[in-house]
Amino acid sequence: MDLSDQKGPPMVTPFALDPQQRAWREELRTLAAERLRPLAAAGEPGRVNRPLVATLGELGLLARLFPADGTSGGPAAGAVRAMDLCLLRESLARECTEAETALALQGLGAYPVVQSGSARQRARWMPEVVAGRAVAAFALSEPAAGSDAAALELCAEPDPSGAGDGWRLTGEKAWISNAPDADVYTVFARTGQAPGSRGVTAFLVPGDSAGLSGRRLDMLSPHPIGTLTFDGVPVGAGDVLGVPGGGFRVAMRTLDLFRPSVGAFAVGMARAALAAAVAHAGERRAFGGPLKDLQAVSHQLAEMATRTEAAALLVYAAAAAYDAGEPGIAARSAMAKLFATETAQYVVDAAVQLHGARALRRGHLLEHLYREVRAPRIYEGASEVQRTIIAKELYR
Ligand code: COS
Repeated sequence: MDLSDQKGPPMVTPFALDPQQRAWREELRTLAAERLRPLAAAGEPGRVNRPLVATLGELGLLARLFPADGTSGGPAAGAVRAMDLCLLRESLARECTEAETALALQGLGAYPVVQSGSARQRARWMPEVVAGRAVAAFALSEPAAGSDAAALELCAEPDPSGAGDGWRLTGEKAWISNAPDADVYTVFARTGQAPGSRGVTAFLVPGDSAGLSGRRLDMLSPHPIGTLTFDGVPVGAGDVLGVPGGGFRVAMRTLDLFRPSVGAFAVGMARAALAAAVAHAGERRAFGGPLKDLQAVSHQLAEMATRTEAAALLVYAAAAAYDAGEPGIAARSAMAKLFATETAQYVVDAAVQLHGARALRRGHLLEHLYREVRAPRIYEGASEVQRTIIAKELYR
């Protein structure tokens, strides 16, 4: 259930989606169900699904994500609208989580190029990413630096063989979505001696770079995830995103945009689980009537619906605040991600419980969502990291 979809006069509260946005969500759901789900079903779990990514390009969904694709070299920073990103992710997630995640990873991997890349970098990569021909990835985490991102150790050493403005990257990245198959990586490495976040630089590294290799990780989460090994990978000044030493801010600003949208993904999954639970409780009979007539069941459904609605409102509010350039974005983004991902875990788990054993059968929607819903509470900052960000803001 989604209150903003109720029949009747359009809602005009500041927290309601407008009629165009609601209609767009429906269009996206139809596209996801009819065009994307069959492609997702034909893909191999844990592998980049290139036909799916290409179709996201052909359908114009990646272009909607990156309206200023940088081909003209014009101003692109800030061109991504958080609300569009959230509505895309929520709507695709309701029908096809694989398509949702493929779209989101193109966004996460390439947004630093739009945000901080040069005109040349944008012109080289963005048309390919937007067309779904080049697969992008965001490589921040390392075996010894997950939540504490500023502790990353991937080393960028000045390259004595280069023209004096290059580095060689040596070290490991871990749990990188779309690795090792991506065509281009946004890579965060340590340049110079500055400690912590200050010594981090963002680089754009093509997937076929000399010295770059990786392997797949077999994870609970169905989307592709892997490791990357950098064995003296050469990068030059033209590969830096932003400025040397400015990489941590590139990462944090990217996450400020994407965290509410992880919440939107979670809301989409929660809505799908809730719809399944409502349908099941209306049809399934036990103890002389439909399940919904048992107060324990109806109150459970009411709780799931209320929490899902609250999560959606927090996500939309964070996205609207981001698009309006309001202050306090880091905390708002963190709240939206925290609340929505925790809510989705609760809602999916409750939907499984209401269905009983049938939901645990391989291939059941809820079995799929139960696996999908766990990772978003960890990636792009675990729930504990989000609480840290929110608490910091309280004492600022
Ligand atoms: N926007 C812009 N700049 C930011 C920022 C933001 N949202 N957040 C932090 N910064 C800047 C700070 O202003 C600070 O700059 P100065 O050194 O110039 O003062 C610098 O970055 C360091 O900030 P801070 O001291 O807050 O960094 P911490 O090391 O304490 O780490 C957290 C902050 C925990 C928030 C960060 O490490 C984090 O987000 N961790 C989770 C990482 C993550 O999401 N990983 C998943 C990878 S993608 S799947």
